Amino acid sequence: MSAYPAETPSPTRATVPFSVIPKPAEVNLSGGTFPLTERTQVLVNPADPELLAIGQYLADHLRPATGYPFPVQAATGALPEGSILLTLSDSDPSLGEEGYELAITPNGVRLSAPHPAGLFWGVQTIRQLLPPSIESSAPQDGPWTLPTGSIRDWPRFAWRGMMLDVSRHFFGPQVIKHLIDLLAYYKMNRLHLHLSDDQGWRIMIHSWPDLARIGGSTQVGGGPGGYYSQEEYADIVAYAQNRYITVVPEIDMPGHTNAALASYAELNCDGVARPLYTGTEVGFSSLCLDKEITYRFVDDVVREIAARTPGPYFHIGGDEAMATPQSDYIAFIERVQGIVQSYGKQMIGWEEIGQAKLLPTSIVQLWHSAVAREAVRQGARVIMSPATRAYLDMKYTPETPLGLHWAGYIEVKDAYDWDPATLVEGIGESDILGVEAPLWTETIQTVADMEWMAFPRLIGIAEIGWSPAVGRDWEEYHLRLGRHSPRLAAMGVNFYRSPQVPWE
Ligand code: IFG
Repeated sequence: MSAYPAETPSPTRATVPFSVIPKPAEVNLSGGTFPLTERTQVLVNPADPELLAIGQYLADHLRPATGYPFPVQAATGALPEGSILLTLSDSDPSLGEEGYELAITPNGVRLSAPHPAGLFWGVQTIRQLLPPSIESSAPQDGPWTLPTGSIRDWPRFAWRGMMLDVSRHFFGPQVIKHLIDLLAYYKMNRLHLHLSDDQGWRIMIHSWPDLARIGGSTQVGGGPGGYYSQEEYADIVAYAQNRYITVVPEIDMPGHTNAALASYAELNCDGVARPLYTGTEVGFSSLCLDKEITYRFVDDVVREIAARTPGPYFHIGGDEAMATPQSDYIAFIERVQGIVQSYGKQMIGWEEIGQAKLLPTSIVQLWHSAVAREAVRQGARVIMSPATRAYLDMKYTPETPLGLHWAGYIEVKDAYDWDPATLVEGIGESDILGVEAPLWTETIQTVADMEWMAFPRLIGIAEIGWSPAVGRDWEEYHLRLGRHSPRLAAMGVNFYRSPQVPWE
């Protein structure tokens, strides 16, 4: 039974109004406080490198604002008074891969989980139970107290993601790492990078170097574009992995391929390289499916990227292939599925791939129609990215200066007030891997643009992916979001202050 704490803090002690997002599954706070002090230690059990790293991550996020040292070390024997313990022992296996339990008393904090990922997500909850100023990078006044009580928490869906289109406009590794930091804070565990499209090829392929050199040389509007070296891509992947986030690379094909077709004449059916494209039309390009070189190209690209991708997924796009004959498209998808599988990865594709014969391990990403139902009938599982709810490039209102509106206007409430398991007839809870919010960047050029379109709608998607369906409603959420906003401000996030929310 989850009882929410009374909004008015107990008269004797200052506690922070409850503002954790995503909402934990079970919360029972008892009105007392646990103080962080300069003597507070972070203890881990077992003291293996992975848990010590999670302990350091917690300490790194508490030190700047408090100025306290927060030493991190192995838990041995009796716990010193006032310590924070992160432990895998005596944990509840029913919490699963990513669940955790938090027990806070006036004398100490015990964060336990059956697996390290659960400890990492529990650390995000600890951050959000402290005063918002804990997120400041400069020293702030305390007191730094946690509310006493217990939290048992675990995710509803395994897939809780964001997609960033780095093709229409390119964003360098530092921007991606900043985004990863924010995804971790909201317990999101997938970052899908849309690495190629008509306007830009964004990752070096050593066997086809002109894909990046030529295909990565521009972007929408004609700017300088850019691309990741394989070392930079590997660094992004490792940074995400250390935060329990799996990177999903996407090479969109057979459509959305003008950047590749501009880079190598031989990839074109007529043997003539296409001009680079800096506009925003879609559906005009296609690989030449009659030529064997196309499949060598696909094999080389998948092989090189898969080798740098420890995660199990490879996204092959497959959307808007209007310039590809349907029978050729289906044969192509089935052949590429075999190539992806040969490199040990599970194929993901936008919902159109449902026209092809899919392996049970293949995954479809629903975006704008119920074509995904075909795939579900074949036993494929679905990532829910409905353009009418989850497309972060949709304008909030007609007055929104950035973004598009072909799928409609998506205010903060529209992005939150829906459920993946009931949205589409014929697609139910057991067919759904989870949710993902794409940010297409035709009109997004800066980090400030990205943050303004993604926040706060992305936070609502994070809650849909994590929190129980029962008890999740806009009336409660929009008040909690308002109370949460000082945390976004403390992190310097340029978020949209929707008139629908009582911002603090
Ligand atoms: N649809 C295209 C994207 C992008 C988007 C902008 C998908 C799967 C419209 N494909 O969404 O490339 O242009 O909202």
